[in-house]
Amino acid sequence: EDKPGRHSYRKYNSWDKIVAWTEKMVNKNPKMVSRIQIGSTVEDNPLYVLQIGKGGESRKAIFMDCGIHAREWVSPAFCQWFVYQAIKTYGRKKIMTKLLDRMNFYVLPVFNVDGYIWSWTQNRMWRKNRSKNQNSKCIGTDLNRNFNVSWNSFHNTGNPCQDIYRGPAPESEKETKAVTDFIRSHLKTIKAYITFHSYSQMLLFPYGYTTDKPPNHGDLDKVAKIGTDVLATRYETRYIYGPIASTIYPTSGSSLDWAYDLGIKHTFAFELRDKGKFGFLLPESRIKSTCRETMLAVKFIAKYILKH
Ligand code: ING
Ligand code: ZN
Repeated sequence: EDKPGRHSYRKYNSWDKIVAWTEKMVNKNPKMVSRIQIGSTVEDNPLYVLQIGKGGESRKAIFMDCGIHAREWVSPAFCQWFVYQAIKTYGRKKIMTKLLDRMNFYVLPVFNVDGYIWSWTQNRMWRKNRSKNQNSKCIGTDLNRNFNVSWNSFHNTGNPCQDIYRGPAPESEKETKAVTDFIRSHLKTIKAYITFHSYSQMLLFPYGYTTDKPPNHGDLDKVAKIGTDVLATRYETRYIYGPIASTIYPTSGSSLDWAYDLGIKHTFAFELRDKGKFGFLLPESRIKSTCRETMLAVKFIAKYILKH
């Protein structure tokens, strides 16, 4: 598993390796995993969602995405880890067995595929996708400002040369459109949306576009508190939690707020390790511990969704 050149859960994997890995997951576990192509990117790479679960399509589901930002490499590493651990512990561990018997997980391991490839090959610190902008030499839209929720309300995201460029219109990007179409078409079953970023060690929930509290703030706050407490039990990693706007910064057009306002009442964003020492360049030696502790929080959220 750790041989050079091969896919490894303890390493950052290139897009090609991740594609081969998705095939392997399906082929080795055909009764539990299926691969759905939800669309393709600007550069015509496929967008794959892995569906994991033993039940039918009608069961409760959780949608998770990783790698909406190209340089946040530990995020796709977590999605891969999650899928592997889910499959491996099914039938062996009580909680995971119950979860997969009763619900589905939809896991998008890399949301911003073109950006991820660019970050691997050209510019490690790239964030946006790779779409061309009219009347500008600058490339890319920040997919996490491109959702149709209070889009452009802060007027600080209109410059294509910025890292947080919102794009020319809500859902202008193929990647955003693929994800929103998929979520809208599974809205009856999707009860939670979880998105994974790095870095800062935070667990965030709505809203980013306003400091108003959503109706179930108490609920979200409670789940985030327990989630971060559970996360800390393994290595004492401390996460802070709270609404996006007051905990990290105000944002418009984010996937989290969009999913919430669409009607998915439990939406969370993880900002994984670390707090800035390595930042986006988190060493591979930290992948396993980051994933292990995060798994505890995600399993807690999933258990909560199953119960409520
Ligand atoms: N941070 C996120 C960003 O898009 C975030 C913070 C998460 C905002 C979820 C809104 C919703 O700016 C990073 N590091 O990308
Ligand atoms: Zn991010």
